Amino acid sequence: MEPDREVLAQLHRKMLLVRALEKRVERLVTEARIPCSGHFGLGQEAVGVGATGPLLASDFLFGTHRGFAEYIGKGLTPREILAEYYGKATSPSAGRLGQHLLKVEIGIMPLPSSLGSEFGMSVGCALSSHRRGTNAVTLNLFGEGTASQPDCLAALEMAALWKLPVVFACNNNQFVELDRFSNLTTSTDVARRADAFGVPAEIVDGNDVTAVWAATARAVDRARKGGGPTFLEFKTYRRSTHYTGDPGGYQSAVELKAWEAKDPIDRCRSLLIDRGALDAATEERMSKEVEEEIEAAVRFAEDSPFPDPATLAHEAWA
Ligand SMILES: Cc1ncc(C[n+]2csc(CCOP(=O)(O)OP(=O)(O)O)c2C)c(N)n1
Ligand SMILES: [Mg+2]
Repeated sequence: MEPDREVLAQLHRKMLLVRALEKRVERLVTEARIPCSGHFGLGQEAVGVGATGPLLASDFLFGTHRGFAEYIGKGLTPREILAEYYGKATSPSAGRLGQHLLKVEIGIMPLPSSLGSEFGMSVGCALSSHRRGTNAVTLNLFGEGTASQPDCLAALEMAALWKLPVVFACNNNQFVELDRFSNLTTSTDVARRADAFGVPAEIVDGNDVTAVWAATARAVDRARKGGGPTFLEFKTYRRSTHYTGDPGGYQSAVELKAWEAKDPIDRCRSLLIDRGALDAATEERMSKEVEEEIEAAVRFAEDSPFPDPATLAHEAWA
């Protein structure tokens, strides 16, 4: 299973959109036009975009706090993302959630603040699909730091025991806030944790969008056919700092350069050119369309109203 030329071209466009949108939102945060911080994923766009590529609209996603890749991949638009970041009434959460993206109608489940609590939610979601006899698959994407939460092991145990249609996908970007993952654990491959539960695991080059797409397509297919969970570990590197307020300095210049040379967008571009599916003029047009879409989304978000304070307690449970 490999993405064909058309699918690969769509993945490429989505990665261009993610990179440009993250850059734009970073500027808006720095200029204090957006009233919150941002966590970005420069260099790791292939993970979220590639892993959501094989999903159907009826499948579910539990995504991460970092960047927009899996959200754009699953069908959220720049307008919706920007309206959310601006806290406007026109956003999917009607201005309630800020950075916590969601759109349940297209299977994007809300991101909890407490990292790790999504493991129980994703297994519960897959259990619900299983019991209701739908063939929906749940993709749970999380960072390698989050994988150290004990709930990860409990989720693997229950998903394996009940053969649930869930794909656990670890975005191993090598950093957990301001520290290296290697300073926090003796395990090198997070994927090996799945072995304890008999869950098949695969380690994948996270900067190769084709490999990410293909591994996820196999895991989704297996889950849909009743084969139970799979654990995927995508190895990549976070070239951004942890968040907009982080001055950085702990990623070495040598390392940054080495990972820049493995940039997922550049690699996808080369592949498309080799396959005769992209030329310079087409990419220039794509980039222009992306910029226009983002600027229209910024105007939409800025022009949208804030939620009416009288609705503050709507959809709140105590
Ligand atoms: C339970 C919990 N502990 C700590 C945090 C603070 N926190 C926010 S992002 C983050 C880093 C998570 O690292 P990782 O899972 O590797 O994801 P990455 O940021 O690298 O994408 C932490 C510790 C949190 N949100 N929830
Ligand atoms: Mg990480």
